[in-house]
Order: sequence, then structure tokens, then C-alpha cells
Amino acid sequence: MDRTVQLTTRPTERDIAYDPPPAADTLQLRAGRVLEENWTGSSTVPSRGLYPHQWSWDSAFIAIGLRHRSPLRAQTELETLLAAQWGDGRVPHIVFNPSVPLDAYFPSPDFWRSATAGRGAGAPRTVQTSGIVQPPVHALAAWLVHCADPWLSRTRGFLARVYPRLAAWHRYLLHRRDLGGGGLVSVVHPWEQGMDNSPCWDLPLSRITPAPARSFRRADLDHGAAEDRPTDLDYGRYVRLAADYRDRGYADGPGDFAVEDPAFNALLVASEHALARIAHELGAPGTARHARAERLTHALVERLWDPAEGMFFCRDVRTGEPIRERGVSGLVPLLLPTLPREKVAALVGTLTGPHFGLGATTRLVPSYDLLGEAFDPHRYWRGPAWFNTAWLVERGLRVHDERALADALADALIATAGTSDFAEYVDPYTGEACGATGFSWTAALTLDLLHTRSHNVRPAADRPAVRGGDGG
Ligand code: 9WN
Repeated sequence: MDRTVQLTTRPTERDIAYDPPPAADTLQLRAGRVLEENWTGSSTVPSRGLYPHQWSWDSAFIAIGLRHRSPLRAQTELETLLAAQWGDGRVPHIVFNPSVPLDAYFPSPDFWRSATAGRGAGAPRTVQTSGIVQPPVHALAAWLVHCADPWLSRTRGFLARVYPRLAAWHRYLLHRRDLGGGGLVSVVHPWEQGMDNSPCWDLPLSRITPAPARSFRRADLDHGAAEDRPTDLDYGRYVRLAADYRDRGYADGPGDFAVEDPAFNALLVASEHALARIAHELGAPGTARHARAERLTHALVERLWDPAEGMFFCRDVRTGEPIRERGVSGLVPLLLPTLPREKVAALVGTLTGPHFGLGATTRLVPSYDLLGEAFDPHRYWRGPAWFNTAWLVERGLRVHDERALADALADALIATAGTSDFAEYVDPYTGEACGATGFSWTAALTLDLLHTRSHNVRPAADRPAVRGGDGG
């Protein structure tokens, strides 16, 4: 337990009355230790070796788990990230730690050159960051962190301080990134969507001329097996896209790669609903935000839903065509609280059917179609299961009262996190650990689900407003 927090907060029910069974307690302690070891003093690294800086959506997931252990640290995690926000509202996907050697991670600050190349877009001068973004899980995280200890949150003015930044972040996405003109946000790099090497990117990426392999040195191969990581060819394309964006001064507009992704947009909807609740808590009406979330939900269904396949597909903005690859991203809109019933039923059918096999052949949700040509149970985002996407699908199932499936998925996530030593990702069939171990969001989301499971229901404050009231 964090000493600072003991001094600054009142004891809560969580501190004094929660007496979990011994097995859960052991796992809880182990998960807490991972977060402790990865804490830098103001934020948490995803993994000490592979990812030694602060990552945007990692920090949101980390805060969601950390709130059960130290609400103060969870608030600090989000505040540290938001302090690196750019003037145009973007929240960068990496905030670099200046004490980490440049060669520890590639692309390093001297590649992104945020303070100079990003000057026109308002990049901060005092901290170095990347220039691309990651999925907007932050407002959802901020709301959940607030709900974990409203007294501490109000005392510190947490929501009042983060609200304007979160609102500017959403404004950036909605106004600068609607590259398809249909009301949805586009990502301009696979790293922005967070599922970097998904086969969903293969087609739009194939148009990109890779940067020559000799022009950069990959640091990821120092830590991970080459056969589990993206190929050199794909890496060359990632580098080219990022360098071109940088060389345009990080200005948004028509570029070579633009994709409307279902998970990215669904997370924006969930976060808009959360921002509405935050506004309400601060004494302002949240109605306009709920309405905006509804418009986004409508656009998502209109543009990305495929009735024949019973799931959402990405859309290649350059060609206007759907990308007909089944990625886990196409199941994440289960999170949408007002998704029509028949679409929920179809998504559940796809999740438990032969392409994802949940509850039949797989333990956790695979990142990509088990029957797809590009499926590989070990290669980055081309088949293995990640804990954050399992958590999102679990949450979506719970939103739509699919309790039995949600419980089974939560239990599988908790068990697999424990046996894999909080792996970065796992083989979806066997649960075998892949990538880094001691991975922060795996530990954090395990803590979150241990909490949910021990309380048997998700607290009312944690439920979407349209179904469960405004919370708080
Ligand atoms: C690039 C930190 C990040 C995650 C991403 C994951 C991986 C980075 C990389 O690690 O991406 O951002 O170097 O591969 O794909 O989702 O946020 O954990």
C-alpha cells in the first residue's frame, strides 16, 4: 500500500472491509508488485525492458487498475500523461523519460523531434514526446479513477483539472482527424490504433515504401524473439509513415495512410459518455456529450458494420473500401451502450463462433481471426490474445448483461495473468506467455477484475449512464 495515500485519504471500505480469499490475495499482491516495480515516481512504464517510457493508452489501463491500490497514483498517472498534451489537443502516444538512454527504445526522441518539428502543432517545450496518438481511453479511465475515491478526487480537484484537457483531446480527434468526412476519427499510423501489426493494416500499408533497413536500428529485437515481432519490412513502413508525418510538421490532412478503426472510435464513444458524467459531476450539463456519443455510435454502425459477417470492419479512407479482415478491434464496439440488440447478438455470435472461438477453442479473445490466412498464435497482434482487449470485451459483455460469458472471460483473464506471470500477450489456445512478462496493463486489469469479481457486480457508478443512471 502506498504510504502517501494512507496519509492523505480517509480509510475506505476497500481498505478495511475487503478480505479476499487467499488465492486471490496472492495474485493481488503479485499484480501490485508488478505495478510497484514499473512505477517511476510519476507514471508507470508498460515494461521495464521493452517499453521504458510512458505510453498513452497503457497509462489509461494502468490507472484503471491502480485505482484499487492507490487512487492517488492513479490520478497522478493520468495527470503526468496529460501534462504532455500538445497545444492542438493531441495526447502523444509516448512521453519520453529523459533519464533513459536514447538507444533503449526506437523510435527515440531524436527521431520524433517533437519540440522542433511539432512546434506549429503546439508540442510542449519541456518534455519530449512522440507526435502520433493512441486510442482515447483516458476520459473513461479518469471517471473510473474518480469513482474509486470521490473524496480524494474532490479534495484534489482532480476532475476539474483534467476535464479541460480531456475535452481538448476529444476536440482534436473529432475536428482534425475526421479524414473520411463521415463523422469518424481516422488513425494515420498503425501504432496509433495500438494493435500495431494487425493484418487489418496489411492492405493500406502495402502502398507505403519502407524506409531502408540500414536507416534505423530496432531496439525491440534486443528484448523479444524476432519471430514474435513485426517483420523488418513492416517496421520500415512504420518508420516511413512516422517520418513523413514528422516532416509535415505533424499537420493533419490527406496522407498516405488513413483508416477508420472500430475500436478506436468505440473507445471515443465510451470516453464521451464518461466526459458527460465528469461534466455532470462538475455541475455542468452532460447532455450535449451524450448526444455526440450517440452520433458517433450511429456513424460507426453506418460506416463500419458488416451485417453478413456480424462484426465491424476497418475502412480504408484512401480507397473508401472496407478492409475485410477480422480483427478483435471489430468486436470492441460491444462497449457501445446503445448498440442495437440484434447487433449485440451478432457480435456475441461472432465472438463465440469459429473465427474467435471464445469458450470453445480459445481462452482469451484472439487478436485476429483463427481461420484467417495471416493467423499466427505468437506473432504480434496477428493472433495472440492481449489482456486489454479481453478486458474491453468483458466490459462490453457486461454492458449488455451477457453475464455468464463476461464472468467466464474475467475468470480466464485472471487465471491466465497469474500463470503467465502477467505476460504482455499469450497464445490464445494455450495461454503460453509471449513478449514481456511483468507487463503493467496485464497486472492492472487483473487487479480491476479481481475487484469486480469479488464484489460480484460492477458498481453503479461504473455503468454507462444510459443504462445505469449517471453514477457518482
Ligand atoms: C509502439 C506499449 C505499446 C502498446 C502497443 C503495443 C506496443 C509499441 C511497439 O507497445 O507498441 O507504440 O514498439 O511495438 O502494440 O499497443 O501501447 O505497451
